[in-house]
Amino acid sequence: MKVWNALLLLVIVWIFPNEALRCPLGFIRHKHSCYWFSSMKGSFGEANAVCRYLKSHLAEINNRDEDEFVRGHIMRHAKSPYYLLGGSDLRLEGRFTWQGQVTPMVYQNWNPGQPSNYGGQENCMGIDKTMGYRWNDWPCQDQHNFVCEI
Ligand SMILES: [Ca+2]
Ligand SMILES: [Ca+2]
Repeated sequence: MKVWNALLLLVIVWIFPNEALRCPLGFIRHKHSCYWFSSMKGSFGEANAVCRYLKSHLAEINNRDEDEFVRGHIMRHAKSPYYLLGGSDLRLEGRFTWQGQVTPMVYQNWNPGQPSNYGGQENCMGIDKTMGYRWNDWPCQDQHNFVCEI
C-alpha cells in the first residue's frame, strides 16, 4: 500500500510539476519567482519588514523579462503610481545595488536623467508611472506601495 502511495505521488508530481512550485497565497507566479504587489504603503524600512514577514524580500529585477512582467502587472492592475523595489545606493552614493549585494545592478531600466539623487537625498528606488513605468530614485522615507519577491 505504501508503495502505491509513493507511486501515486510520483505520478502527481510528474503530471503537475508546477504544483510543487506553487506560490504562497496572494503571491503571483512568474517563471521561478513569486511576487506580491502590496496594497499598503510604506517606507523602504517598513516595506522590507513586511516582505520579511511574508518570508520574501523586496523585488530584485535582474533582466528584461522579469522587468516586463513586473511593469506589465503594475500597468494593468496597480492602484498606485509608485512601487518600491529592493535597490538602493545607501552603501555608496550613486552606486545602486540590490539588497545584500555589493556589485552594481547589471540590468537597469532607469528613466532618462535618473537616478538623480534630487536634493542629495534619494537613495531608494522603484517603478514610477509618471516616468513611463521606468525606474526613479526617491528618498527612502517616502511611503510607497512595494513589490515583494520569493
Ligand atoms: Ca542616491
Ligand atoms: Ca530621482
